[in-house]
Amino acid sequence: MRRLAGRVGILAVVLALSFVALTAQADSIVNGGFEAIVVPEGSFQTFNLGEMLMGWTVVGSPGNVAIVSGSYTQAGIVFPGEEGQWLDLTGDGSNRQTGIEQTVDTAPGTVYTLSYSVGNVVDPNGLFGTTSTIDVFIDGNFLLESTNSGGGTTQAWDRYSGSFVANGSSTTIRFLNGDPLFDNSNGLDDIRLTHASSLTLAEARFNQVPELSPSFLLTSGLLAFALLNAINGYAFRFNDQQSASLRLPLK
Ligand SMILES: [Ca+2]
Ligand SMILES: [Ca+2]
Repeated sequence: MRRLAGRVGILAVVLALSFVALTAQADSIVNGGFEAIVVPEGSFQTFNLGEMLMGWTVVGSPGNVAIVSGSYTQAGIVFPGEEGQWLDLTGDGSNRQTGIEQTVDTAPGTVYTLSYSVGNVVDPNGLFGTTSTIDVFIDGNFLLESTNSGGGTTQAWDRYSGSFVANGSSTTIRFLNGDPLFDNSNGLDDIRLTHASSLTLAEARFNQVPELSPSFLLTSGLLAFALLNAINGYAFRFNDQQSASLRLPLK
């Protein structure tokens, strides 16, 4: 019974350490839903190359992007956000490879999942095109391209995600418009950055514990050191596996 109690105690410590490690780098995106700058109801506000929009900087080709009210309509087309306001990467008739970027704090060697929603309307005979494509870059390296071809005369949203391993203590995330010049709408909303597969990682770390020698570790005073090494060792192998799954959108 005493041995059983000891094992339960060790498992509890491991779970606690895993929980701390997995929640320390929760969503660190600022203004991921484009609600921080409130634009007039039913209207929009443009931001030119180099300008800031609360957490984001306009980058890419010379042009602009626009924060759009969730009640905006034009030419019989309705443009709700995924939630509230949204960002139109085509701006106000800009339609270039312009976009936004943000630099966030990251832990080197850690796997992150970036997720976001792309909004599209289908307007084959009008201004707004039939598809919406967003290209995503991490520290200047292409991560994934996501195309939403859903919706109709009301903007429809679809969710996409990609994973990457952070190289340094900060990482720059960039979204660029990938629509053609004649397409005047490309929605972006609800950008989030979290650890990848946190539940699977926690379970994997839990399963590592029986391979340790609890009695030796307890008496030698090396318990915390050994547990952290075990956790970190597994994390590196996990990262190596995850790096092979880059560029995989959810849908
Ligand atoms: Ca929003
Ligand atoms: Ca479009």
